[in-house]
Amino acid sequence: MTGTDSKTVVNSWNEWDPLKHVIVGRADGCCIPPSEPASDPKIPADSDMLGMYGPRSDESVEKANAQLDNLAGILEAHGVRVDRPEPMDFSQAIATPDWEHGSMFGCQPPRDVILTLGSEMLEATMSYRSRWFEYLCYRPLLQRYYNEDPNMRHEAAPKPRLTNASYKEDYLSDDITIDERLELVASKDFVTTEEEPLFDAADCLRFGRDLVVQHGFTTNLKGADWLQRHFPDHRVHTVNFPGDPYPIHIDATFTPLRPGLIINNPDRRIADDCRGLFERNDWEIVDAARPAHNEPPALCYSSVWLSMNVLMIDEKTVCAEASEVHQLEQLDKFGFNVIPVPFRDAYPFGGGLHCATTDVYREGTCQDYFPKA
Ligand code: DAV
Repeated sequence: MTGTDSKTVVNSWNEWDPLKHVIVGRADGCCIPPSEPASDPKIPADSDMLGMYGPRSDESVEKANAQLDNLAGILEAHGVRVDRPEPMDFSQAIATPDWEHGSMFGCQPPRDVILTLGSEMLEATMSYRSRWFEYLCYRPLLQRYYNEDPNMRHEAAPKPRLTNASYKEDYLSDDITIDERLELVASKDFVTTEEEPLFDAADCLRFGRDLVVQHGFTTNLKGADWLQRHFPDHRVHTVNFPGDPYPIHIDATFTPLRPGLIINNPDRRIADDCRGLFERNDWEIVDAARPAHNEPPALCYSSVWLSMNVLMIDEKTVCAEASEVHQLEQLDKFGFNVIPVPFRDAYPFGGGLHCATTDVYREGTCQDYFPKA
């Protein structure tokens, strides 16, 4: 580990300022949790995930960890301090007074759980029962940052009850077609109800004063409203991507690369009524390159669009998955210094390079990138 003696500072306002300290997830003990109301709509009828649950194989965990460790090493070689979460026994059953669930999930994707904004690290509510306790894997780190940085704010959003009232009963019929799914999504009819605020941190993108939040399966309008009330000096913009039949997390759909430039999944273009903010402020929204693969790896929740789930080390340097030749080429043409990172073995454990990390410290201050609000 490099820079362990460097002073701990929690500060990060966007997705592209120079990265100095980050959390990289781990694959240890990751489970495929039993089905639950939130996860059912995400698993298509022809998915190899259907009906599967239990711990992932030792071999797949080892391969994922090798790629996660390699990512950590690459970041350290670029002067970034890297910390890792503490896995738990994810195979144990969990319960609250309201429900029981057969297992937890894992701690590969810290981006889903922790939202860093300025000197604050905020534990998201999460929206799956299997992920209700995942924040505990990050508590040792967050407590340490709290002890070491007198300005660090450790916050947790109100834990949701996640009773059946938080999910629409019979949201999908068994024989729903993809077109019917797209109609539901286009009309902003998602599996979660407005019973209580729900958000996953990976539905939020940080643009200094502005937060762009996807309303979908894992974040409801109350979740976005909670974020607005919690960050009163920021502007929260709720966005939709009608072409996405499984709107879960924004970071394989809409990826800011540097001030003024965003790549957008061409199958999930941002809704017309959400474009104005970017257009008024001369941000370019460009179609992302197509993925190099036709299928995700086996037993993977995410789509092939993890190709665009890139991690910016600074506004000139980007980590992208090593086999994603089209995405690598597009980034190169934009003029970035592109670092290819092999990562497909880690995908099934919860996502790509952006998912697998969460910021602790990026240099820089809170800027207004959208003065024409
Ligand atoms: O395209 O499957 C993956 C996002 C993971 N955080 C997708 C979204």
